[in-house]
This record gives sequence, structure tokens and C-alpha cells, in this order.
Amino acid sequence: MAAGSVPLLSEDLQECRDLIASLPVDHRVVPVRQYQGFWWPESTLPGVIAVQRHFKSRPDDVFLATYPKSGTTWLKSLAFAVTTRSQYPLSDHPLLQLNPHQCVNSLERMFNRGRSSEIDALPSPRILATHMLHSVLPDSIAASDCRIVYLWRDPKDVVVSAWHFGEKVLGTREYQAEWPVDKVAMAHCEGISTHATIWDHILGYWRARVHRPEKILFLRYEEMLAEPAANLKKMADFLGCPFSPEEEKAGMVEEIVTLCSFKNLSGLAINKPSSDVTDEGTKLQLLNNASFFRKGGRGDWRNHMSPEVARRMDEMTIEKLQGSGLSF
Ligand code: PAP
Repeated sequence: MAAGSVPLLSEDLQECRDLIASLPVDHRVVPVRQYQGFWWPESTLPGVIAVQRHFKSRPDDVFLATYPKSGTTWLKSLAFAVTTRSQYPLSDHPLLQLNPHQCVNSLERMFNRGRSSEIDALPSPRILATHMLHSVLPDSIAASDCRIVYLWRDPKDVVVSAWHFGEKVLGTREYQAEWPVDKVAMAHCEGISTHATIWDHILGYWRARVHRPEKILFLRYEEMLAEPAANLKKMADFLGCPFSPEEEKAGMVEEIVTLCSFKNLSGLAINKPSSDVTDEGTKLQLLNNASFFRKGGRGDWRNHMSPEVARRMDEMTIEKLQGSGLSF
């Protein structure tokens, strides 16, 4: 096994584990612990706490923030492709050989594995991803000048995507039987979910954006599906690498959209089920790169959620976002 793939536990990480063991726990699906007012998968908490204690941001860092299953994989590929486009020809691009999660590191996951030194070693400007809520980010990020791209998605599709993913994570169909989509969706409506509720996650970043509109860009998955080129250009402008008229004329925007499209990425050998596991050493060890690609569209909730529960989720979305200035 390569040295880098072993989760190296520092003393500090061990101390985190002791702290975690003292937190309230719930074992209904996978072990989750209550920390700073929210439930977290136990396996991810050491990384979250280590990030809070030790992560040092740089002013030119870029964070890709998402609630899990909101389109992180897509956002990583687009942000990576757009910011490195002068380094790699699109015909021989790292995204053709690597899964997007190998191109952009997830902050708390790297800390969880004791691999934070690899984050330190990245050249500036770094692109890092996080599922952490805005309210639990260390000041080093939240109160800094860093830019954040936040991607959100219809909560109904997030629940359905997570439900399918859950089966892969747990490697059992019993989970799906015990936790049908409607039950999971209603749990979200009752505030029972990890990483805060989807709505509170979105609103945390949205409220932070009110104070720093030039530093936090909001993108929506469904709008990106409808207008990928326009949204990619918006992201390039925000990241300080706008497309030049020459690049636009040469079709660079569309080429990146195509490179990062669900159809293209999910068809690559590296993203097929036979490829290496992505998240070794945790509960997610059964996963492989294909786990991050399922349908890649909008509205799959219709195939899994009852109309009443879907209506309840929509009501929640409208209620929660009311008055925020963010419309659904
Ligand atoms: P993560 O939070 O575990 O990293 P994330 O990438 O946010 O997962 O979510 C996976 C979803 O994004 C899947 O949605 P689905 O289950 O509804 O199909 C996956 O198919 C979708 N996805 C992955 N890559 C792309 C892409 N290139 N374009 C559009 N959607 C994508």
C-alpha cells in the first residue's frame, strides 16, 4: 500500500477521536455524533475538528462548498478545468485520467486521513472542497478573503441522490428497505440529517454572501444543467480567470463544458466501477469512482418520492428561503 494512502493518525487526531467518543451518538443508520449543534457522520468528524483547529487558509484560496450530493463532483471538474486551462491541453487533460475528486481535494477528508501536509504543499492558488457548514468553518476561512463557490440543488433530488449513495456506502439493500426515500425526506423536514439540514446549509452560505457578495458565488445545479456555458463563464469571471474573446471564439467554453459533462466523465475508464476505490480507510471503502456518477440530471425525485412528501419538501424550501432573497 502506498504510504500516502494510509490514514496517519497524529496524536492530535487521536485526541480528536477521544473527544468524539464523548459526544452524543445515534446508531440508526451509520454512527452519527452531535457536534456544535449538528449531527455528523462519526467517520468524518476527526477531519472536521482538525480543520477547525489547524487549517491555515491563504488569501487566494478558493473553496467549493456544497451540501453532499448537490453536484460536488461536477463543480470540482469545472473549477479545476477552468483554472488550469492554460496548463493542460483539453485533449490530454488530467480529468481524462483522474476522477475529479483526485484533482480537487476535499479539505476535511484530507485532514481526516492525516494528509493535511499535502494540502499545505499545494501551490497557490489552491482549490479545495468542503461539505462543512459555513457556521463551523474555521475563522481562517470564514473571516478571510478567500473566495467560495457554493453550489446548491433541489433538495428533493439531493435526498434521492444521497439515498442511492447510501446504499453504496453501506453496501446493503437493507438500508433502502428500512429507510425508504419518503422516510429520509421526512427526516430532513424534521431537521434530522447530517451536515445540518439542506436548507440551513444553503442559508448559512447565503447569509454569509450578504456580507461578502464579491467573495461568495452562488450557483444552482439546475441552472447549470440548463445553461452550462453561461454559468461556467460566471465562475471563470468570479475566479479571476475570465475567458478572453479569443478563447470564446475558439470554442474553449463549450469544450470545457463537454469535457466536464456527465456523459463524458461517466464514460471514462477511470470513472467506471472497476477503477480504484476513492475513499479508503473509512466506511466509504466500498466506493469506487463510479459511485459519484449516477443519473446526473434533474427531477429523479419523481421516480422515488410520493407527491405528498415532495410537496412537503417544496413547502419547507419555500418556508426556509422566504425573506432570504434566495428564490427556488
Ligand atoms: P459528493 O457530495 O459525494 O461529492 P456529488 O458529486 O455532490 O457527491 O453528487 C453526486 C451527484 O452529482 C449525482 O447525482 P444523481 O445521483 O442525481 O445522479 C451524480 O450523478 C451527479 N454528477 C456527477 N457528475 C456530474 C456531472 N459531470 N454533471 C452533472 N451531474 C453530475
